[in-house]
Amino acid sequence: MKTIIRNIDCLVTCRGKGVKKGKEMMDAGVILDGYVVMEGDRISAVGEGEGYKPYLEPSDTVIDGRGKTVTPGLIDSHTHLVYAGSREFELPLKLAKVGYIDILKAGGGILSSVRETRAASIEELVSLGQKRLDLMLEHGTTTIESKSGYGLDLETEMKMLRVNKLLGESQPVDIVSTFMGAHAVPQEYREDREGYIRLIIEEMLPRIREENLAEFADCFCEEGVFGIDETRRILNAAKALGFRIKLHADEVVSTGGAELSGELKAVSAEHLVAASEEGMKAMAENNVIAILLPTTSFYLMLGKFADARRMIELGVPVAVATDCNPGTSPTESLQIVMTYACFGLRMMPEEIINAVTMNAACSIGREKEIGSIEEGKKADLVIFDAKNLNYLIYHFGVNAVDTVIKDGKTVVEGGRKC
Ligand code: IZC
Ligand code: ZN
Repeated sequence: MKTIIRNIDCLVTCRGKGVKKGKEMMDAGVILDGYVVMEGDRISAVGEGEGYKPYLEPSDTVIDGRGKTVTPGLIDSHTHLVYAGSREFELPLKLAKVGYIDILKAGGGILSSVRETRAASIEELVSLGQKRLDLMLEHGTTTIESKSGYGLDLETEMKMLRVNKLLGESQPVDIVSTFMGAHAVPQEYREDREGYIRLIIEEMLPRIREENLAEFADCFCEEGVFGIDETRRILNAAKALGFRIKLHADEVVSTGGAELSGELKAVSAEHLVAASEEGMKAMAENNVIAILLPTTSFYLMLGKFADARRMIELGVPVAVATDCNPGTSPTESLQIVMTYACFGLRMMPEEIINAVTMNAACSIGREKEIGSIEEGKKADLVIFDAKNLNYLIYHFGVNAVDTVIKDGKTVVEGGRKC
């Protein structure tokens, strides 16, 4: 028994050999009047017009794609999925122009989410994460990266990563885990930064590796959080243990995080609103993927977005993600982020769809399995109620998802999880 989607007005395959950069980002592999044939959890054929007919058998499920845009399942390559509490009480502070890092220094921001997450049970965190994942799935996201970092002690960091594992096993969205004990210095180490860095290097990283709780390690390299030398030490230690490396770099001010991501040959550097020209060049030279988070710029009222155009010009591969978190981007919708990528980052619709599929897959090491609609890849795809790719980005603030297929099974119908 196969599932065939036929007569698709706009089939956006995002096919390609791997990470896309420069002009390749404009190639979204669009097929007008396309079809996709799926068998089991795999895509078995992709093409145009009536080419599906030889595959068609009476027992097959046939879906009509007229008036629809079909894309690979969206991949959210930067999230802080697991947390307790929320930070809406910060809104008046933000409007009074109290800076994000100043709120953190006063014990708020990340540290307020740390207090709530430490106090929550594993069951509570699973239930909160489940709710967010349902929303993500209903908005077309089929795979996410999820960072720890609201524990800042071994026990809670491990609790968060176990929540990722439990959720990954119990619902359709696939989860790739990143350890981010270096998200902030916890309050109890305020007078002993070195003690906390040693705790990360000597205890947290080895234990998380031993228990195989995360593939990636990340560090918030930012003025007032972790400095360049501290980030280098933490991430080199992670690398030596076999973690692949990511950096939160140059989100608010440039401290040379983008340059460091090149030096460390990180898989990705993320945020990059303040990245320098030299930093972007170092990324291009070392094939570091830029994961840009335009709704965070908006939400922090930075008055500025990452220089995506320059990055693309220099040949930096660009991905785009939600940064879903309780402080600076409380949204599960990659669709909204895609509109911000257009008007904030000035990316073209073709570049944007590659940034949330193929390039996002590369940034989490899953490009052999997902990220494009191609024969042999996993049958993860989304049918949008949009007549073409431009329309999907143009009509914003609402959910355009009609159907989501994950591992060959229909998991969302009429925009609702089934
Ligand atoms: O909870 O504020 N930037 N980390 C670095 C965040 C944003 C998440 C938060
Ligand atoms: Zn983040």
